[in-house]
Amino acid sequence: MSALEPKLQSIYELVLQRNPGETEFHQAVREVLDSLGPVMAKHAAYTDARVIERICEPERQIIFRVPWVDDNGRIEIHRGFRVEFNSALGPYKGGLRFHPSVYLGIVKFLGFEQIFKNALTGLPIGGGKGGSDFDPKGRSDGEVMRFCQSFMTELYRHIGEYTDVPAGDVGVGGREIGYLFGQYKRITNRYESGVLTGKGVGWGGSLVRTEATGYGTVYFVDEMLRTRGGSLDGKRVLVSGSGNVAIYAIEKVHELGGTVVACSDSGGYVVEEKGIDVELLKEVKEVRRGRMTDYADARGSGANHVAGGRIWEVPCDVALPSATQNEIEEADARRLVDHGCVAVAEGANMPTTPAATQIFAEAGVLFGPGKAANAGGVATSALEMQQNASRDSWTFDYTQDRLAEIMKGIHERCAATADEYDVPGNYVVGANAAAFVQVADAMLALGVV
Ligand code: NDP
Ligand code: 2IT
Repeated sequence: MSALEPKLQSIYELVLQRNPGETEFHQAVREVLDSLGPVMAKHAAYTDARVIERICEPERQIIFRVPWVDDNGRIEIHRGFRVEFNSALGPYKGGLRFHPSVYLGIVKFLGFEQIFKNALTGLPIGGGKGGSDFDPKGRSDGEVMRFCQSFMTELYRHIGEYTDVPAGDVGVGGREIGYLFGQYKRITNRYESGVLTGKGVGWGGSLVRTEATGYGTVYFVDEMLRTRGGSLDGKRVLVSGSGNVAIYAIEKVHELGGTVVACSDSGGYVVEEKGIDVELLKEVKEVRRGRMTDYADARGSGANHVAGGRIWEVPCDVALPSATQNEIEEADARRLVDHGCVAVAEGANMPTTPAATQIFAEAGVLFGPGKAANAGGVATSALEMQQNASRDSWTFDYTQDRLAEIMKGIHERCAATADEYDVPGNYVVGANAAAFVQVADAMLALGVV
């Protein structure tokens, strides 16, 4: 990463000073500021209106106690968060993450990214994020339900279909959204479908929402490959993670003719030259809530589980990091480049460190940043909100076509903006500049609020 211009550097220093210890948030802000020099030069009004300083300060941050009782009668205490970052374009929108690593700095990095991602979808949604340091792994359904009910007993007063609309993220899927929605409905005595997305399709959810993030990431990488006359057909692909995003990325890669030869969880990765069996993976992960070791056991000799290894050591043409932040480090990026990887698209939020991103740029690897490449999930959440508002439900094919169109539009917008700023093919600058200008213009129009 190059040095920032003096004005941007002083804004960054203020962010460091005002948000001590929140390293992931610092990283996310720094990455956006790095793209904004030419944008600020072109739009003097943004400087006078102190738009960047305002965008870096969340509109509202909520931190609360989440007490609950486990199956042994022991009282557990967790911390809940909701950061309502920016509502210039619409109600705050973004997921909830339940993972032991969650603290304010992670929620703020995710909320900050969400502002720009949501702008890129072209749909009327602002940015927010929340979660808890609760770990659903190994907990019974009853424990997860009681946790979710306690979490919502505080959160309900801050959210609403016109205010703030949470959804899933790491550790929060259909089961958790169900318990959260049930408690919201009970407390408020309102069947307010549009207050949460990622609901079950039988009770207000949208078809394709489950698949949307993974499918969207694959549509995006396919679009990138097409700019160089290629496609996913025949490509060897790595997908890290084995959760919601990873599973449906694998499914779509296979549909488009590629082969996903490895996927992972925090315990290690599985390599399978013939391609990961996605139906078995769904059964192991979504139904049994098992591990990649269980998948490998069920597959037998064709699948090799490497405990504790780094998936990026497996040779590939395309890499789709879809697990967590900073999972591709500098040495991983070098290895991917040495093995001939031509494209990387981020299914996860900020999975590539700044040093690794730099290596991909220098090597001419196509690189789709998360705020563009994984926007299909939140975009389909906005489609769920549309269906809820009109008390309608759309078919799978219609919704999938809308998603594909949205991803194509995001790709075009990022590519065109990169051209506008004389950095053709730089999707990082394209995404940051296009999204920033849209949010900044709305903030100027709405006055100092
Ligand atoms: P899930 O909880 O369904 O799956 C997460 C997967 O990533 C699991 O395989 C998990 O392994 C692995 N993982 C998570 N945290 C870590 C960690 N700290 N270290 C190593 N492995 C980890 O989450 P999602 O698939 O929904 O989310 C994955 C990524 O995609 C996240 O970055 C999320 O923010 C992002 N994202 C999600 C969207 C969505 O709609 N769900 C939308 C856009 C982005 P293990 O089980 O061992 O923990
Ligand atoms: O990071 C993300 O975009 C999500 N977890 C999805 C958010 C949403 O509101 O669907």
